[in-house]
Amino acid sequence: MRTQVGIVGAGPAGLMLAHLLARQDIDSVLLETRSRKEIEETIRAGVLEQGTVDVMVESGVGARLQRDGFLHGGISLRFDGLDHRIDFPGLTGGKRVTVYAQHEVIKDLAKARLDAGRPLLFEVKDVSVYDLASDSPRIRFRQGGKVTELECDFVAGCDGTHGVCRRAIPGGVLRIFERVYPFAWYGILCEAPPSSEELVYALHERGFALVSTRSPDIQRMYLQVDPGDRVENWSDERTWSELRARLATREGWAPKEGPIFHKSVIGMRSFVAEPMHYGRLYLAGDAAHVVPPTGAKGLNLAIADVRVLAEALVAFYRSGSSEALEHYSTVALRRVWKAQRFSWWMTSMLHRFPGGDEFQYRVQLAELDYVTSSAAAAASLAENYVGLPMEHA
Ligand code: FAS
Ligand code: PHB
Repeated sequence: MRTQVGIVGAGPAGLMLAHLLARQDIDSVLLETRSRKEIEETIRAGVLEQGTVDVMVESGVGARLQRDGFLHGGISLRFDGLDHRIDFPGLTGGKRVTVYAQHEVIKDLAKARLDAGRPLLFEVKDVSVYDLASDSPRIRFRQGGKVTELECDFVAGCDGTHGVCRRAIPGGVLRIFERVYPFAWYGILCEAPPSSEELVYALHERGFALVSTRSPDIQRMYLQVDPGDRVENWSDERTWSELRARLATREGWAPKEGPIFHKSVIGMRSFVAEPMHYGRLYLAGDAAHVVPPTGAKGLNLAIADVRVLAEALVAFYRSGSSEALEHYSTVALRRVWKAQRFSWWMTSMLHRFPGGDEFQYRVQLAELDYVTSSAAAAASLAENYVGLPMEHA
C-alpha cells in the first residue's frame, strides 16, 4: 500500500491528525491494534480545554460535544473543610472548560473517519516501522492472515506510551525526562446524579480526592491510593466511606452515592521524550509525553500536538518547505513542558506524600490558601487549566 501519512494509533492524537489532514485532502492510513468497540469504550480523560473544543467544532465534529458536553466556569479547591472557587471566565477573560468524556471524542472522530470512507484499519497486529531516516518510511503490519507493507512520505507515531513508534528510534537519539509519583489514582464511575455543579479537587490529610462527572446520571470520582493498590481492595462501602471522609466540609457535604459500575487504578508519572521527531517519524500525544491527570492535560496535549503537526504537514504539501516540520518538535515541546509544570504543580499541591512530613503538608495548605486568596495566583491556575494560547508551527 502507499499513502502520504501513515498514522499508528487511533487514540485522540491519531484520529484528530487523520481528520485534520483529510480536511486538507492529504491522504493517510490509520492503523489501530484494538477493535472499534475497545477504543470507543476506553475510560480515560474528561476535561476539554477551550482550544480542544474549538478544533472539534471548527473541524466539523463538535455537534454532540456542544449538545452533551458540560460547560464549566470554574473548579472548587477544597481543604480544611472549606470550598474555594476558581472563577475561570472572571480570571481569564471569558474562557471555560467542557466536561465531555474522551471515549465520546473518540466515537465522534471515528464516525467522521468511517462515514467519509477513509482508511481506519482496526485489529492490526505486529506493527513495525522502518527506514524512518529515508524519504519513504514504511510500516509493516498484519491484519487477518495477511502481512502488508505501507509505504509513506511520513509516519505519525500516535500509539501511546506503550506503542512501537518511539521504541523504533535508535538509541542515543532521545533524551528522556521522567518523574514517577509515590501514589496512584483509584477512579470510579457510578450511576448517580451530580454531587456538585463543578469539579471539586480536595486535599485532605487522608489524601487527595476529586469529584468529576460524565452525564446527569453517571459520575466520575477519584481517590489517591498507594501505587501498588488494586481495585479488589476497594469494596463499594469502603469507597464511599473514604470519599465521604476526604470530601467532608464544615457544612456536612457528602457525595451522592449510587451503584459503582467501573473501577480502575491509574499510575501517576510525568514523562517527556525529546525530540518529538526522528527522520520522517513524528511523535504526538502520549507516545512522546505523559502527564499526571491532576491538571487534566493528557488529552488536550495530544490534540495540541497534532494541530501543530497537521499545520506543518499541510505547509510541506502546499509549498514543499520542510521548515515548519523542522520546528514541530520545538513548538510542541514548549507547550508540553508548560503543561508538565502545571500538572506537576497541581499534583504536588493536592496529594499527601508518603512519610507524613507535616511541614510539607503545612506548606501545601499554605499554597492552597495563597492560590485561593490571591487574584494573581488564582489567575495563573485558571489560565493554565482552561488552556494556554495555541502555538503554531
Ligand atoms: P492513546 O493511548 O489514547 O492512544 C494510542 C492508541 O494507539 C490506542 O488506541 C492504542 O490501542 C493504539 N496502539 C498502541 N500500540 C499500537 C500499535 N503497535 N499499533 C497500532 N495501534 C497501537 N487524562 C486525563 O486528563 N484524565 C484521566 O482521567 C485520564 N485517565 C487516564 C487513564 C489511563 C489508563 C491513561 C493511560 C491515560 C489517562 N489519561 C487521562 C491521559 C489520556 O487522556 C491520554 O493523555 C490520551 O489518551 C493520549 O492520547 P493519545 O496520545 O492519542 O494516546
Ligand atoms: C475526569 O473527569 O476524568 C478528570 C477530570 C479532571 C482531572 C482528571 C480527570 O484532573
